[in-house]
Amino acid sequence: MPAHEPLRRPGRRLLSGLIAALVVLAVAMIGTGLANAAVSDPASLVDTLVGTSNSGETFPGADTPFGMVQWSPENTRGDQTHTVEPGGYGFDATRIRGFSLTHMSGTGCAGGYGDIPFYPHVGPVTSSPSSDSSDSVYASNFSHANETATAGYYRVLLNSGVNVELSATARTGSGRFTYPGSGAAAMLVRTSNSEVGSSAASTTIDVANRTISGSVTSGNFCGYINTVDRRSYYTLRFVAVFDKPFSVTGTWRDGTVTQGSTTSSGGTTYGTNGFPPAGRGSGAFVSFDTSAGRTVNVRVGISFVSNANASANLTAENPAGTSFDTTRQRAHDAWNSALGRIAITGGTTAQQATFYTALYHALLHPNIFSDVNGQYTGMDQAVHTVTAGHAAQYANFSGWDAYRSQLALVTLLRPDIGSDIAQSLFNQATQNGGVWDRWTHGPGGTHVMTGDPAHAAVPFIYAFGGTNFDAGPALDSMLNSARTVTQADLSRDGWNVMVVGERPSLDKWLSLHYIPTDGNAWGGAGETLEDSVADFGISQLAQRLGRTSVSQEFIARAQFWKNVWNPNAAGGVGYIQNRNSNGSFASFNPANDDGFAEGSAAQYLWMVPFNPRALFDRMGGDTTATNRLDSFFHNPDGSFALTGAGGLHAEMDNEPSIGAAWLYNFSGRPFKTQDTVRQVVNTLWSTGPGGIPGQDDLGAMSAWYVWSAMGMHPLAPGRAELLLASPLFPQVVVSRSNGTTITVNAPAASASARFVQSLRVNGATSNRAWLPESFVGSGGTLDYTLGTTANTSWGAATADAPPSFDSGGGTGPTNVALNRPATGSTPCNSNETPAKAVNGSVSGGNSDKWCSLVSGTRFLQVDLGSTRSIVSFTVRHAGAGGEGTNLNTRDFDIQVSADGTNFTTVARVRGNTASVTNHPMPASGRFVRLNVITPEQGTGGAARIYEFEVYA
Ligand SMILES: [Ca+2]
Ligand SMILES: [Ca+2]
Repeated sequence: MPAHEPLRRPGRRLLSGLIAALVVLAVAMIGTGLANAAVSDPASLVDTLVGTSNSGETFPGADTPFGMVQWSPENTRGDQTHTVEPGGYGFDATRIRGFSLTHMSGTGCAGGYGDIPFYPHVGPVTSSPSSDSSDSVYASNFSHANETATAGYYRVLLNSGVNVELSATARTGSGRFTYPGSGAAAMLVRTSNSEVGSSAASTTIDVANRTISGSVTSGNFCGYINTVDRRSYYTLRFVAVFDKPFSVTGTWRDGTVTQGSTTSSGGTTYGTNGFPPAGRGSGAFVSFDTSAGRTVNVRVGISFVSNANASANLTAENPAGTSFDTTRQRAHDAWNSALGRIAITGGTTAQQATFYTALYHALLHPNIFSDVNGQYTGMDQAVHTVTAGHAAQYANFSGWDAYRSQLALVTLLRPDIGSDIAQSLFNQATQNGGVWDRWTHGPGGTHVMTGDPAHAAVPFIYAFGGTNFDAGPALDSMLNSARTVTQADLSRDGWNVMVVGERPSLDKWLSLHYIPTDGNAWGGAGETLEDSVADFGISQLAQRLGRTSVSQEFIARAQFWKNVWNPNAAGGVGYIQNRNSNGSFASFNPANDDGFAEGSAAQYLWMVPFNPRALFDRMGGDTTATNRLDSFFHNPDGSFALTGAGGLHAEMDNEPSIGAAWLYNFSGRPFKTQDTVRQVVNTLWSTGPGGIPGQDDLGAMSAWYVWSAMGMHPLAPGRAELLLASPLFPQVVVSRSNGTTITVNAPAASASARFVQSLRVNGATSNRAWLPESFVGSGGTLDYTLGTTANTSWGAATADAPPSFDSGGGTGPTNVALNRPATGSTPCNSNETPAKAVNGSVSGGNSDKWCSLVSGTRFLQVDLGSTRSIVSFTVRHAGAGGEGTNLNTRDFDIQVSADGTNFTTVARVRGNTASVTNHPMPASGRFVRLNVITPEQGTGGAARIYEFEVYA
């Protein structure tokens, strides 16, 4: 990154350069005295083929840290309309139909990006490449023996005889194509052939300037699943400048080839099922005049704004005269700078390669999305400019994955980039009507997966020191979307994978305090856990910004997960369980995924990262929780069950399970976390194409590995405490870009020495399997003594457990109006008194309400007994008690008072039609009053309030 980032303040670059020089010097000094020196060239250890089989879905091509360009192969199994794998590359599919400029690493669905495939063809182009739907003509086999794949450089010798070399800067690619000794040296630019197709494409050949330029309009991420995402939302522009003149030009559209043509246009469309139909699309081709040699170099700039910006990016980062080898070296250097922020010493070469390849994958996304001039296309599809103080706008936020630990890792290493990512997320929301979309692809919101991950991610970045963004306004925006029910929240469009609301069924969250079975989320119980995490994040950011009442409101909401805990589930074992709107629990099998996304109830059980204490207490205490973790991670015979062992066991290859391995630290058995984490590190992660156990999810899984290999993991989104296990390497030195350093010494570390015997933190003995936030903030040194047998007493004391974050009383907000003295306007009759509105019931028939027929404003008042810090109000109207919804209160105010005389209005509702209304409103008072102004949907009629609830 450092080589090509714009707008960096010179002083900071100088400082970081100085630090890097000192690190190198220190390493050199250590190297003279010890057998083991820190890895000096981590980029050379990166194998970008890791994860290209076994469903890792990574891509092996060339790029730079967080780069806009990822120039990488598009493999084929004989079907041009479907990418072989979402990363464009399957290790077993040894045939290539192009090298495209953009990719996403480890994503699911049917891929995305894969824009502008270049294909070097030997021979004349006489038939349409778009008609070659089985990739039998314009594609070539290759052998892995003829392939080189490392950080910033990719090479393959195609069986056609063309040697292909690719490298990249942040916003440009460099290609070197060496054609065989005979046959036409042609280049196809398959402009329309993005991985999931395109709605528009255009290509222009400029013979005089040896340039091919154009654009493709695409999107369609997961669009085959649901029409909600079967649409375009980005246009990528490119300008490719070659170093050899063109001897032949031509273009094609669909089945028609036009020799000599220099322009074409036409997308593939997304067909009738979200995939591009066979035979559609457009592009251009040239053949090179190879009289001066058979090697052709190309430099290509891209932009998501304009062709002028693509040219400007090329001029700035990869100007005429820049040799391929220069670009390759700069990419290598950029990776060494990024990877070198974690310097490891010792371990085996395979462990080092696994570690740095994981770190590489964790630093690919999100991607720089702004051009060198600062312009970028926003979620409103308008052109914006990066604001002062920020280096870049970022895109491609795989929220459900990235929030768990990847963005914390990025921010640990580069607080400046973390800040830019947080600002980018806020910018996206602002440009998206205030909606923080959970999975953004370029300038498009795809809503894929569950929860509200940005609300966890932004506070997480802040906690790790990424504070240089508009945090206050961002919090206000988050509060708005977390409190205000939108039409999208009430919609089921896109269900289940890409439901359109930022907070699906937020109305239920605010009234029921959980997301029910019949809500709009992909899994009510899972969404309840996700929303709890999101609200916890908000509470932490609010606290750090001094917004105490907001923090209290949201720490209380974060405990709503307790409402889906069913102590009677599975015969009294107790689980987080899908719950119906009426309060009953749905049918249940802990091994299946009813109510959860991509995981079973047994796997999601542990997903309360900020409050394991309360979860364990519900289970019956630490011993029970430990036993349940043991049976989760083990087969009945005691062997580990880490993946593929069924729904009752962990799936350490997917996000819902991965945090659970750290939870023994909360139950007084940190040695079991050390054992389990190390087992995953040793057995599920390795070198080679199968080295990543599941989809890498834009680096989220690799980030878990990096943290775990360092023997640490963030406690929960929104916090910067670190949970501790045992480090894999004898030494790990983290050099944060803000100048602080974390040093981890574990001289006895080895694959088998997985147990902590003792620990010193900054020289002082510590019996805690966790570190306070100040350690990340100030840096420091850990000195571990490791061994091959467990020290079961280290970290075992209850007083030494990591913190859990509950709301004040530990039970979440409660209805403090329940059964309190109530007064009000004259009742309709003696059975419908004010007391009926605070009796905690709506199911007692038509008389379970306060009713009043007096003219003018009717009031209902409750004395809470003492001044309370109120979080929210809930009013249950006629419909909630079984009467017609036409009798629901239309217009009403809610007021609070300290003395029962002077009231302040805190909620003003007009035009309500709902049977249950919730009013999250921090307020303080002893007396609360409901003023009914228009009691029914029609004129006249009686006030009918079945319940008036006040949560504090
Ligand atoms: Ca996953
Ligand atoms: Ca009642």
